[in-house]
Amino acid sequence: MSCILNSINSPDDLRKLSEKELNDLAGEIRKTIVTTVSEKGGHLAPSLGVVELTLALHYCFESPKDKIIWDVGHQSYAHKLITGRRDRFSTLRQQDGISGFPKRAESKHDILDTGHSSTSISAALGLTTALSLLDKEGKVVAVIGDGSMTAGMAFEALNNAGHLRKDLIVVLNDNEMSISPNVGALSSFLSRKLTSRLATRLKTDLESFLKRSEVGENIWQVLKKSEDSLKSLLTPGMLFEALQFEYVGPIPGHHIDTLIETFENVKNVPGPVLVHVLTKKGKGYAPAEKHPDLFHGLGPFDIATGKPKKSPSPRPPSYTEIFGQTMVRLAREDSKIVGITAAMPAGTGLKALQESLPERFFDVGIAEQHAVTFAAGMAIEGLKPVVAIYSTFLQRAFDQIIHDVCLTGLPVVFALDRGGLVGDDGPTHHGVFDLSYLRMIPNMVVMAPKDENELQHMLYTAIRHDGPAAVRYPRGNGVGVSLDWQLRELPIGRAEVLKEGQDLSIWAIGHHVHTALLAAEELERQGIKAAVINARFVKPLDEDLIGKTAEKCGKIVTIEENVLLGGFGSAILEILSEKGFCDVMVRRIGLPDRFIEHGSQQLLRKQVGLDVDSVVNTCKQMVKSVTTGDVDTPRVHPLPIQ
Ligand SMILES: Cc1ncc(C[n+]2csc(CCOP(=O)(O)OP(=O)(O)O)c2C)c(N)n1
Repeated sequence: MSCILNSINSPDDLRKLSEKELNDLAGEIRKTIVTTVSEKGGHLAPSLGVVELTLALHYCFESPKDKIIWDVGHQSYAHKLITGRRDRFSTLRQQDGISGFPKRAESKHDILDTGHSSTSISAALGLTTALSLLDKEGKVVAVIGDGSMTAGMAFEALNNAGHLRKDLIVVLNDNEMSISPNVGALSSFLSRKLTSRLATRLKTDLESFLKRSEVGENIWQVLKKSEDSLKSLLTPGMLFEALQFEYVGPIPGHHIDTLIETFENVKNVPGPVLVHVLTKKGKGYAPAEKHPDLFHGLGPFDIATGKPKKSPSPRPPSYTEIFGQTMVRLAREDSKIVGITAAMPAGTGLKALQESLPERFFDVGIAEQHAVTFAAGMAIEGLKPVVAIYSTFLQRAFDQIIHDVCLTGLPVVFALDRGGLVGDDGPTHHGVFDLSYLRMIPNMVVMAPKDENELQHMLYTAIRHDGPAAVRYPRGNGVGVSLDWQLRELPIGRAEVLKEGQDLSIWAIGHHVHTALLAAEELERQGIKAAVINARFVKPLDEDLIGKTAEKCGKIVTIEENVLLGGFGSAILEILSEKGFCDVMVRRIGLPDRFIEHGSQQLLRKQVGLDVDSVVNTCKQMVKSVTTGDVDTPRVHPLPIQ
């Protein structure tokens, strides 16, 4: 029963509680989070790890006058519960319910919309700079994990903050984990707290040894004077102090009293301060403490056992699994193939490569930009790097793709998982811009498989292609087709006709080829004969086939799970325009020019017209509009042919 939590309607209510009540409240919050996530799914372990930290911050700072910014925002559940969203918490990540991430539209206590990592310090620095220039009151706190601290953007912000010397508190939430165990030199550096402890022991031993003689006593006094500098050489503070931050820590992150005391002390320290807090990811729920990676983000599960609720009934393998397996297979056959991930070995499926061929697997930390240019370097020397990054996170590396890979046409393969609508994580995570942002880059080949079998062939094709190539596939399970053993190279820029039909042609890309086939079957039942074409490539497009289908039926429907602006359908319109097909009627089905909120993939697809029924209706309207003359679809007006 949540007795204390029920009395917390805003963070101000926390200041009425005793230390014991705050600790009891932490327990109630944990229970609520575990129960809700066990039913709805979500980011469990990150949120459980920061319950005391959240309470202490909201106890010491006056939100929203003081601004607390949660990096990534996947750990903000306790924050949501005490900032007026307790009653709606059971709608977490459900359509029309509260988001799994901070959202300005949801609460005045959510300062920044987040989902991508390592933005908190930059935004916090911007806020504090604005407050001081505008002569407004308020402290600014950025809470960032040790995983998110591995990104270049975090260091760009620290560097700038040290220079500007504005009042700013950065809380480093150090749980030694990213989604998987944190990697890299910074992570080892932060772990020097062990060395520091060792240093204290060594110091005590040395002191008692030297103090046994008068000479020794004198030596000890000299050494003691340099104690501070010796200590700073052995603690993580050194790095942040070099960046002009006042370093405080490490602080035990589950002791509310220590946390409150620390924040009260640093609250009025001028200039940038970094408070290093040690937490346990998954704290308070044994299965999550034991396997923080598995409980980082997950679907509904059974609280007693920690096991996923969905019975593992035979379902087709996910695209991610097929990608991972194919990578291992191809890498075994070709020693030049390497795999690169930016902190997502499990999410991308590259874990399979890590386990099979660890020397050819590279986790670079949350560093998508670096991952791409790192791959470029490898490609220059003759390796065949495959960079596996979710579509949404690859947005970070747009310039590196253009400048470091495509400009010289280097053979780097981009494996873009989570292309399209991802569902419950919402707008920060939908991978709906990639077809647009990749197809405009010279030298780039862009493809999307219709099913998991074609994914294998596409990966093989991309690796054999002597230039940059991207393979984009969705979140979720394949369609259940059998997998060819023999991999083959697909002819680049050639589409595949799956069904003939003279009334209209449906051109689809990616898994919506399947939607198109189902729609065509239904149309056939209703007397309309639709051709179905698996485009396979968004770039280069099969211009000849586009021309032929335009001539044959004069009506084209395109389907893509990407924004319509600049996407696959637009590419077809461009070709038709260039070829002078002025009377072809085109209807593009895809995502509108607005951000799509969270909800299940199925519901969201229906909402935007990317389901079989909607496709059937669009096709019927198109055919009907011709017979009745009721034309409301865009027509192609060709450019003058020169
Ligand atoms: C730019 C970007 N890349 C990858 C991710 C996926 N991601 C979400 S949380 C996370 C790990 C964050 O680790 P940390 O900051 O230490 O927080 P913790 O989960 O350990 O609390 C990653 C890699 C992301 N959100 N943003």
